[in-house]
Amino acid sequence: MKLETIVALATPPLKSALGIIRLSGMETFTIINRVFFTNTGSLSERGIYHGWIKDGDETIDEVVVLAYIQPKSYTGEDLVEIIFHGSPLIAQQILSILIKYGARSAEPGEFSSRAFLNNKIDLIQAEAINDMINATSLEAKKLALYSLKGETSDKILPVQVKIADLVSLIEVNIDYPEYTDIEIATTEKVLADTNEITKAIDLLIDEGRQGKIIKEGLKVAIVGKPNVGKSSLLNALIGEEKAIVTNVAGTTRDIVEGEINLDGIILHLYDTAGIRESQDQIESIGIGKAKQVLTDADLIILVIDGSRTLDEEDQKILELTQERKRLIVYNKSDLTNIEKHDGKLYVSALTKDISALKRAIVKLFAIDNASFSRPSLTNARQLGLLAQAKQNLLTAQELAKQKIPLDLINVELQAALMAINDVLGKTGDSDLSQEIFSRFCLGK
Ligand SMILES: Nc1nc2c(ncn2[C@@H]2O[C@H](COP(=O)(O)OP(=O)(O)OP(=O)(O)O)[C@@H](O)[C@H]2O)c(=O)[nH]1
Ligand SMILES: [Mg+2]
Repeated sequence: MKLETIVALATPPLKSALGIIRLSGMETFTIINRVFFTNTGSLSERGIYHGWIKDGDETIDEVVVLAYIQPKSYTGEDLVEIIFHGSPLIAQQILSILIKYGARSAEPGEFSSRAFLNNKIDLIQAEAINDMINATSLEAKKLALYSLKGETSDKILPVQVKIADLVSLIEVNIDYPEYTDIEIATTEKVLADTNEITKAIDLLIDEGRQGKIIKEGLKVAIVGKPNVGKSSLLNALIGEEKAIVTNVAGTTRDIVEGEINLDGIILHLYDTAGIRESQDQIESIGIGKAKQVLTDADLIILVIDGSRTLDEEDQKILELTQERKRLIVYNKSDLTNIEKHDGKLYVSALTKDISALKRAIVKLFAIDNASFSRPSLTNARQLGLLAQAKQNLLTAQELAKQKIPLDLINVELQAALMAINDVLGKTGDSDLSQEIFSRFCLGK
């Protein structure tokens, strides 16, 4: 495949000490040698070169160029990185000259996409590059690094091999019934193998869900009726007086957001308007927003004023959230009239006595310590494909139990194999990879 030579700025278009422009493709050296001049001759070998970027007689900047010869480069193609003085103006000038001499502006993620096409990385690794750049906690970055190093891909390979072995055994049995020296494919064999494989997939899915939480954090909605201390709880959790707190019921109208890192898990917190029947137009809009946040949340912290008896308003919100993952928190435990019962969660947002809540969140999501140092498949695409493969294997199992002919069972096994291959990007589905790389930043 002959691909055009692409160019992009790999650093932000801002004033900085240095900036980097990348150029990759077949014409890389032809183009760079027309604009880059060094005392040591033209650029033809892998190495670091000092010199000047010129457009005809006009010198643009003094630069350092790193030259990589294919296949030993990030993209697997001939590639250079031009390190220039970090001015957006210079960046523009150098980009225009390179384009003038035959390069094309790269699309977001196009360098990584070429690395994928040239088998330098698989899709899991490509996604990990994006995850590394977008990681907002050290823990998330560490997980992405495992995937980048290929350790996550290594975990899925045994599953792929086992399904592929079963598929080929069945195919050989069907196509060459006269062969006597190969194992005979039976529905019992299908049952035993698919059982083992689905267990392995279950483990991958479970570890992946935990990794996903470490990577993306949790959306946590703080809800309850007015005046129970939701905003006070947000403030206590983030350690800052961000939300307005008053003793007037209906203080919070808009959503107030905060973020904390709880034992390595990022919690995206949303303080909401107290939910009640209201005639006030502004408050009603706030309540509508609260209900929306509630729908999207991974966890609901339902706050109740522990110093008062439950009323109808509390009951309604209890009902509204009963199907959801939630923690019911009894606030204002500092007040003396509070009657405490075993097994309930008491906090005081006012005195910042909220450790029981923090412990409960960590326990609820059962993030074990191993999750922080274990490669896992963490994005929705990967987890969705694993679920798909599992579904196909379960169907194959059902068919095997009914002693359905092996060629029909094999259709399901092949579909499972396809889903697993898709995780790694080994099926050559170009729409899929295009979709993934379009989420990258420019120059990556
Ligand atoms: N004693 C005590 N008072 C609290 C506690 N938490 C909140 N309060 C008080 O309860 C009142 C309401 O607190 P907010 O945090 O504004 O309550 P809210 O649930 O956000 O209220 P709305 O925004 O109106 O829905 C304020 O006077 C707070 O000081 C607590 O733990 N103990
Ligand atoms: Mg409030």
